[in-house]
Amino acid sequence: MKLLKNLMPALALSIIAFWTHPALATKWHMPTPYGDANLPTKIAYDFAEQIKQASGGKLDIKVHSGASLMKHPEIPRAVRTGQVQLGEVFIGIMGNTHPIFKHDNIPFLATDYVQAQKLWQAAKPEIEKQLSKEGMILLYTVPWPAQSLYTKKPVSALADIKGTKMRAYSPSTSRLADLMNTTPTTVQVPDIPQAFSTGIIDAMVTSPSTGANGQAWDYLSHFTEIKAWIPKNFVVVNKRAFKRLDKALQQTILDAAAAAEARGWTEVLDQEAKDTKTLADNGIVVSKPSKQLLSELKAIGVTMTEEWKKENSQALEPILKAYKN
Ligand code: PCA
Repeated sequence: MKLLKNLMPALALSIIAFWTHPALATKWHMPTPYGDANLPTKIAYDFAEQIKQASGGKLDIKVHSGASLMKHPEIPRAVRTGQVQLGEVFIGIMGNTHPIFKHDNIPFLATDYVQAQKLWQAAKPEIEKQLSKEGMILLYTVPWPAQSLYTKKPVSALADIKGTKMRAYSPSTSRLADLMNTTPTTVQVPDIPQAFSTGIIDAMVTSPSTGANGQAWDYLSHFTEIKAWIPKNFVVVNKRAFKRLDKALQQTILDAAAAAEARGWTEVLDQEAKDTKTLADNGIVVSKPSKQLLSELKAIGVTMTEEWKKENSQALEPILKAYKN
């Protein structure tokens, strides 16, 4: 009975997944982790719509936003096993799968969008290789605005937040919290407001978008623009599902993916400005980091880059070299 219950969602999905009558349209399901207000989710909807239009309705992708179909950490496995055909994932949460996925959450390795693009181009071949081993194909990425520090009081040095509870959203951010002398606690985006108000976390590092969407002014007061890294989501498709489509339809998907990726990198800057203004308009004190805070954090970034490189120097050193060239 229990087994049957566990299998039910997968069974239900595979029954509705393939053919819908009468146009012989293929129906695909695309879980995404974040809510509709986020840039990556808006792009996901447009990506699906563009494919539907361009294919004359032959491929109909249903976007299930906000982790409504499955929890975020379950999405990579669901795509890998073909439970869903494609899905969106925050790259950093796969950090324990292979260290290449950690390129995305290393503090002060790439802090503006030009550097982040360059790092991405350097990391991409290895990312594609690792995804391929897991039966997945990379379609596109969307960057988040730069990641900065949210707290309940002003912070001018790490000593000011020593011993507090810091939200983590990936293996790398757990390590960062350790090195900041704070205690890491993994909390998914929808749970952030409650985690703050019940004292599970006291601080977090994330984008102005995630703070603005979660109405951070209800439970904290300071946003210090450390702009420590620019992480990304990627959208991946199950290789077998993709190969089953005819060549024209495959090309339609790849074209829509290229357009989605270009749009993300173009729009993220405006999004960052808009969401930072929303934080300030709602009373959060937005400030530049002190010299001391910045240099303490940059030192942690150096440590984390070194630790990261050692995890697999054969694969990672050439990437770092290509990035720094
Ligand atoms: N928001 C997501 C990922 C990065 C970001 O800016 C989060 O906080 O989980």
